[in-house]
Parts: sequence; structure tokens; C-alpha cells
Amino acid sequence: MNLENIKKEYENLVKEIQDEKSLYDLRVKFLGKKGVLTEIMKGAKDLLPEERPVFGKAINEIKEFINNHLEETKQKLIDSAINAKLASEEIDVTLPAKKENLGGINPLNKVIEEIEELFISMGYSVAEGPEVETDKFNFEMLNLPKNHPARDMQDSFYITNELLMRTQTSPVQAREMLKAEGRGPIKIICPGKVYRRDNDDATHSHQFTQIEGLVVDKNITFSDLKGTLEYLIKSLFGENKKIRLRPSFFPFTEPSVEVDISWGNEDDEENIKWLEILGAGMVHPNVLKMAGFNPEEYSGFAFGMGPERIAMLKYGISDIRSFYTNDIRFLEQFSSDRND
Ligand code: 2NL
Repeated sequence: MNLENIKKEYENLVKEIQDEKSLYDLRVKFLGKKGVLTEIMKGAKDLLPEERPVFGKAINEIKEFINNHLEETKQKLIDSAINAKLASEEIDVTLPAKKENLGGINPLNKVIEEIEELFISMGYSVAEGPEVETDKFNFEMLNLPKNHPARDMQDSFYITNELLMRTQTSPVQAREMLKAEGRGPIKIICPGKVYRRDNDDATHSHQFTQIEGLVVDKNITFSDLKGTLEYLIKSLFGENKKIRLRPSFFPFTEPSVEVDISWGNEDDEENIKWLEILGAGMVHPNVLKMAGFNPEEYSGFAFGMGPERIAMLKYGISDIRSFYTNDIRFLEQFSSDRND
């Protein structure tokens, strides 16, 4: 076989190689100890001495060619094996992610937490108390003696003659005042569930939440109350909001006010609308006295609001029952994790 044919044969065979093992066998066939080229080299001894270097050189060239080509081919096989593996394991990172159903915070709790944070930042503490209350703490301590028209049996859930579901969170404040044993300052807010006998509809619920606030100290004035409420409402609804105080009546405060928030276009003074948003006043001297504070020495302000009403105004919710029924389609609208 002449050298040209050897090269051609190698080239034909190498074309068919698909894996490293067959490539190795091919190397043995051509370059091995008993390989084609070794055999041919043996024929050099039959040549004339002057022909031998030319023959040797030609064989070395072909050996080198085959050797280099085998190396290149091996590298190509390795590369294409890696590429095939990568292609089979390819991940399309641009595919949309699988949507997980994440919970959101109920907008009512969101508003309660926002109000809590606001008052905590002003140095208030959050106080809590029992939902089943005694007549004494729910009414009497708040200047609502027996037979007072505001404590109509028809309006409350009574458990016994003396026990009822609290109708407001004020009893928590009465308890906190007693604990303070006549010494101020007291700066608390009391969020929690309250109960009234009512037929549920879009604006009424037999169970709802209330946040009341109480400050008792020396020299607390009505302007402290007004400044606090203004700050609260601007923080919740925006700096452009105005508040309006109207004289009102609560048995536990004197004077008492109802507080309205401006609604609509605040720049159009003529046509501003007002919505009632909370009630407040200076703590009634009787309430201070019953809770162990000397009304000559101490004064205080208090306020009460319904977080449901605030959340309804803030988020444009029209039915109070939405807060309690936990319909996922409602709750999802307030989930901060929404990305659609
Ligand atoms: C409302 C507004 C209010 C209070 C609650 C209160 C509590 C104590 C003493 C005095 Cl311990 N006041 N709370 C004051 C004013 C208003 O709630 O619309 N309530 C029916």
C-alpha cells in the first residue's frame, strides 16, 4: 500500500467515527506497535540507502498528520458531547414563573397596623383587654350609670346581668387608668373587636373593630387633641386633607366633638364635602375621678374611630362585610405581592 492510499483510507475511516472508543481503535490501527505505519516502516530496510531518508520523512509527515488529526477529532467529539448534554439540559429562563398563591394582609388589619405604627411613633403604647366585659368597666366607669339611655339592653350582647360583649374598647382604657393609680402620663391606643346587636348589611356589622386613644397628664388641652387628630388624618389620607370639628355629645367626654375629613377637591373651597370620620373629646372629670385621677390636677383627651370606615374611605370599599368573609378575589386586590 502506498502512503497516499494510507492517508485516504485514514480519512475515509475517521469520517465514520462517532465516539472516543472507536477513535482510540483507529489510532491503534494506524499508529500502534502493530499498526499500518509501523508495518510500512519495516519495508524501509528493502530500500536503497539514499531512498530511506525520503521515505522516512514521508512516513513521519503522515504519522504527524494522523496524530494531529486524531487529537483534533477527539476534541471535537468531547465538545459535541458537552454541547449535546447542555442542549438537553437547557433551561429557558425567560419562561414565565409558575404563579404561587401568596396571601395578603386583610386591608382592615393593614389600616389597624398603620394607625398603631403612627401612634407608636408618637410615643404611645398599644393596650389590649378582654372582649367579655363587666357592666362596671364597659359602662359605669365611662360615666354611663345604670338606666342611662345610651346603654340600652337592646344594643348589647349580654351574657349575664353583669357580663356582656364589650360595646367599645374604652373599658381597656379604664383598666389602664386604674393600673396607673392616679399618676400620669398615660398615652395609649386600644385596638380591638367590639360587639353591637345590629342586623348586618353593607354598613353595619354585629362585630367590628375600634381603635380608641387616651392621653392623660397634667396640662393636656384641647389643642393637643386637635393637633394629634390633624396629624393622624393627614398621615392616613394625605397632607392636603383638612379636618373640621363639630360639637357633639358622648357621656365620657366633655366637651365632645365629631371630626370630619374634607373629601373631593380640596382646592375648590366652595364645594368641599365633609365626611364624618371619628369622635373625640376631653375626658369627662367623672371618668378621671372614677379611674383614680384627680381632675383638678390631671386632664386628658380621648378619641375613638372605626378602622373599617377608615379602610372603606381609603380604599373605596363599599361593603363592610368584605372585611370578614375573606373572599380571595377581594383580598388579592390588597396583596403587595401581586405582579399582574
Ligand atoms: C365614638 C368615638 C370615642 C372615646 C371614644 C374615651 C375613653 C375613655 C375616656 C373618654 Cl377611657 N373617652 N373614648 C372618647 C370620645 C369618642 O369614640 O364615636 N364613640 C361612640
